[in-house]
Amino acid sequence: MNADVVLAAKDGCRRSLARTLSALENNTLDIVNALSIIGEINSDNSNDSSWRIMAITGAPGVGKSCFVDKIISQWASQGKKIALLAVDPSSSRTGGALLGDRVRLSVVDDRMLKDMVYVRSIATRKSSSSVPVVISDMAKLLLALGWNKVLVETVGAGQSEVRCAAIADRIVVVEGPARGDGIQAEKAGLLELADAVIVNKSDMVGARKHADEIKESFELGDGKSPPVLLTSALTGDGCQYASDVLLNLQSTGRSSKARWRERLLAGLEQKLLQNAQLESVLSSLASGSIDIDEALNKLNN
Ligand SMILES: Nc1nc2c(ncn2[C@@H]2O[C@H](COP(=O)(O)OP(=O)(O)O)[C@@H](O)[C@H]2O)c(=O)[nH]1
Ligand SMILES: [Mg+2]
Repeated sequence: MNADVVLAAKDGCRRSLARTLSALENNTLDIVNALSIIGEINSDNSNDSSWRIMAITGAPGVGKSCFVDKIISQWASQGKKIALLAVDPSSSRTGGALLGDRVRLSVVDDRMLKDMVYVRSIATRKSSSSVPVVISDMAKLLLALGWNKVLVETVGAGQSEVRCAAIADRIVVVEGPARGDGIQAEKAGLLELADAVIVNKSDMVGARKHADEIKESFELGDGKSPPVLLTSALTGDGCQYASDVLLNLQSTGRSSKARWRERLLAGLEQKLLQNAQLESVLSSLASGSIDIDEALNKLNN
């Protein structure tokens, strides 16, 4: 990767920014090198009171993209430069999520605000290294280039998506109206990481009930509930208030422990994937010449 491209990205060239992010994604550029070209120190201030990376996660169709569009408009019109990384776990078509999300992000088409907003989608299938690490590196790069906040939209469906969300300083879980199944174990796991919960589609029946259920389940846990807010990304109801709350959102102690746990696991996974012995160990495992304990021992050396 040519340093000129990174420097052009620093000067505001969107094309160069896209190329730099792709280089991180394809492992042809290392984040440490990228940051040294930019001349920024990669300081991890995720424990500061103000956040820099926020994950917006939740089931498909709950309205994450529509809600993100609303809050980005608010923040951009307050003078904040916002980058959105939209993680698409399934799309094999080129730019599948990109198109879908672009169409819905009215803020990108807003002539006043478009310079304040950058949107990039990440098709996780394409990535050669651990996805959470790629997202984390991209977010660090964007911050070093002067973007004030990075939002990461992920589908909060499985373990790997939870791990993507965990790279953020704050995690916001978006829910829809109640579907009558209460709070399932899987959902409880995701809610454990939440610094705030948005119950979207408040224009539909069951939203308030679901918000109450969620608050109750937090209170049953350790007596404390993070903000649980009702919004309608369709009518705009509650969105201004939610964007103010999220901009100043603090982390809950419970969520930060859960987040570090996921980050440790992502880090271990990355180490494993980068281990030079991995291919030969996998072959030995497949042929039955070693067992899993021996494999782990070999990989530890
Ligand atoms: N009634 C209603 N529909 C909404 C609301 N927010 C989003 N939608 C609709 O829900 C669908 C999914 O929205 P999208 O933002 O793509 O969801 P995502 O998959 O979570 O990103 C779209 O058809 C939206 O128009 C809302 O607040 N109320
Ligand atoms: Mg979406």
